[in-house]
Amino acid sequence: MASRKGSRTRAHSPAKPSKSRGTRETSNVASASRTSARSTVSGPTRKSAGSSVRDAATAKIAHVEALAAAFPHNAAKPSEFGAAAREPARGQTVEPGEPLVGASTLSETNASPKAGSGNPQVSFNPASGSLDRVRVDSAGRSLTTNQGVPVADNQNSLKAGLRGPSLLEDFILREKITHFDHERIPERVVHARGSGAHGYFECTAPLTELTRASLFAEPGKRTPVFVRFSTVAGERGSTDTARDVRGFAVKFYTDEGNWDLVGNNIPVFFIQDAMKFPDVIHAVKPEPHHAMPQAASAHDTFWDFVSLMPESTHMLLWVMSDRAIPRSYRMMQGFGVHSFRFVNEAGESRFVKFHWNPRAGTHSLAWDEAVKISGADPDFHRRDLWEAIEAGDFPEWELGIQVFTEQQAEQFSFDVLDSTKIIPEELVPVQPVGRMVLNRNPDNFFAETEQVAFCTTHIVPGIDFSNDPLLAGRIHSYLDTQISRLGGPNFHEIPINAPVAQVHNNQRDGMHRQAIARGRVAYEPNSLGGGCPFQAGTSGFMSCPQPPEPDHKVRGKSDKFAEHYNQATLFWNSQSEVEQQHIIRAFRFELTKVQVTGVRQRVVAQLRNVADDLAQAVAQGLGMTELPEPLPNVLKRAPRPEVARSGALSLLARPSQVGIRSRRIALLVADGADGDAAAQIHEALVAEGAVPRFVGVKMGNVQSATDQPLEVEVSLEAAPAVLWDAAVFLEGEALSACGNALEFLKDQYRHCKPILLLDGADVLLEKAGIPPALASGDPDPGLMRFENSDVAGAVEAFVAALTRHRQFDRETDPPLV
Ligand code: HDE
Repeated sequence: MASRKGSRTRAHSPAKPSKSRGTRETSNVASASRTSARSTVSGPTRKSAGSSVRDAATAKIAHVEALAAAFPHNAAKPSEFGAAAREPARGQTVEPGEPLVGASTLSETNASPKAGSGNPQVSFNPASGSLDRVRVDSAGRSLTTNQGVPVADNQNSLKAGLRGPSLLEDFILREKITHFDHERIPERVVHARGSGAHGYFECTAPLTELTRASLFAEPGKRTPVFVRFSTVAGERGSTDTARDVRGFAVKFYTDEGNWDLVGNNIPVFFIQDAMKFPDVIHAVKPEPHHAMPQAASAHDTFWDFVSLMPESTHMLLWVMSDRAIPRSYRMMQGFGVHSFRFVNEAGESRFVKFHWNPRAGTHSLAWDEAVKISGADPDFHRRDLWEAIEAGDFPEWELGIQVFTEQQAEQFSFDVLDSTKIIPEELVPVQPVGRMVLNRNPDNFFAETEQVAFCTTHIVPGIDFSNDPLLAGRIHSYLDTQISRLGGPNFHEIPINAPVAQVHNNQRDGMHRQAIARGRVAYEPNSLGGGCPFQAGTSGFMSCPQPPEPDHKVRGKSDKFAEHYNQATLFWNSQSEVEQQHIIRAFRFELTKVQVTGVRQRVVAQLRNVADDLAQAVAQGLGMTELPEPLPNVLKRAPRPEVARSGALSLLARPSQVGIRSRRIALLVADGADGDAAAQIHEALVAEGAVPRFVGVKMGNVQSATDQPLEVEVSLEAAPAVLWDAAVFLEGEALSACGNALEFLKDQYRHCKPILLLDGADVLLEKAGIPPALASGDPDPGLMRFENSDVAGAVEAFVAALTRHRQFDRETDPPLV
């Protein structure tokens, strides 16, 4: 009978290379008759002891017999039932006397450059390892077909005569074109457009009290990660700067398997139950009759749906805020959204919510800017991430957790299983537990970023799901979608998806199988494989027990899910005045694009339940003379919210901790610019870690007033204002004759960016119609004028303004210029 921890005849040593076997000898165990050893069926029932035959076949049979004999019955069976099932036994296992016992074939010792050394790496899966094993470099190599045949001519297809027809026999052309024809795989149904990077997560606070997850075991422990950021609605080739939620998916390659935290940059979602996911996605995607608009929620079907789904109100406030047009992936928060569970060694569990906070601060674009970037550089976020990592400016986030108990959760006015709700930080503070650094770009976009497969089901011991009904649907969806997207159930073997932890199980076959499993055992329990791979027992993943709900098999939600507006109001009240204005304008823009007036009315009616000033302002923007009645509320009396205002919900709550590092600054030059001042400013900004570049009307040298060579790095037409965080104008006269330069200045001004004007550049302000002061009459701190002789003072003021990101006091509606 097995002990609780399983029965083990001998300790089973972990992966180690097998010893070279050379000529095999039998050990002193019973062996079958020689002729049976030569057959693949049947044999004598009584084994003859001490056979004189000593060869590999009889030895193998004898060892297999010994293994089978070590398992007189399935010792682990009793632990499947009743109370014993709560602590599953470790699988029964016996170390085979010889590596040969697990071999598929006795001929495996015949080595070849293809088949291998003849010495199997016993209890080892070489697919789990670094990507080095699959990185390919062709330096010094000639071109071959996929079969490794050298290609003599990669310019011409095979023809019957120089002017003759091409021949079907041209296997080289056919292989090349056929592969090309199949280069595309289905794009993700949502989150198709994305960008990824490698990096690491470093635990800074040990969490062993809370979770047995190995990545949180000790401070300083590093776990490799691959992260993919994405938009949701747009197709793979759509623009980066659409108004949308951003995906923030992190794959942790932990030493106990992969954990995917597949989150967003917004902590709530539109719907409460997975049943509605296809509906919300169908509503936001291009309308099915004419396939428009691309990557935009500003159309009838989206607003029709969400205004019939009051639970979406909170999320709508977030997506109409500047959160939905981030300046950079590096400057946005990430959230796990659902409540998950931490489970410790003792099996105790608590709820947990995950937060990523960027060191570069939370910053966004202006809407008008985002629209223009879509034309100027649809790869804006992808380029930004790539360039920052290439420059060694590694993006970094702090991981924070909110941990709370079941009892605490019961006291909240909202349900922690409802993904349309946050847990305000005032109720449960966010404690930092680690940091994530992205320090390596992928080698190949397709192989890594496109083929990476995130699944909410990828979870490790110490972390568990909650009963959030949205999460439950995701548990099904991600695995399912990868099967069709990546062509079968073996997508886990694609190098970017393979864990660094060893993979050993009895799953076999399927499309594109890579692993070549040694031996004949593909089932468990077994005795013929020494019981391997055996079940891990309590050291493996254990689902956290949860008490059943009183009613079984019911379609519905708990009463607390019926409250739809409190947190939308909390979000609205927690925004700065500028952020509120942006939300109003976003609603105005989106609803202006809606054609059906009834839908517009309904959204305004919905907003009346959030805040009347919001509804009023949106209605005004739409030319509605009368406010509609508020949408009826499901609840007669809503519970009193615990928190009325939460500072943490404003983007302004998280300024940059890295100064102006990696910020892109345009230094506008033309003939007559002061070369000394230009060089000094350039140097000072580089010293701050920023990325200044000389921008001119066209490429080539400009004639500086001080005779220094000044070379334009990029022209105004190739890099308009929206692609820069700030601008320095080093010349005025020549630039003011160029419409592109004036437009550049206007956009910098309109998007509230810092503008530094040096000697002679003042003239541009007048030409562009830019007011020298704020509407209040106060000086505009983001509009700086300095003498060429005071470069140090100019840089100091400019850096301070850029660290603040934008000069929002300047903003008016409509814009002045
Ligand atoms: Fe996803 N989601 N989702 N989602 N999701 C996918 O999986 C789905 C939801 C999120 O960079 C798909 O591999 C359902 C919430 C991200 O590869 C698909 C439901 C959150 C990514 C899918 C949700 C997300 C996806 C499409 C409701 C924030 C991109 C391709 C029940 C917490 C991952 C794929 C990447 C991708 C289904 C709701 C985040 C179809 C059914 C809530 C970041 O499986």
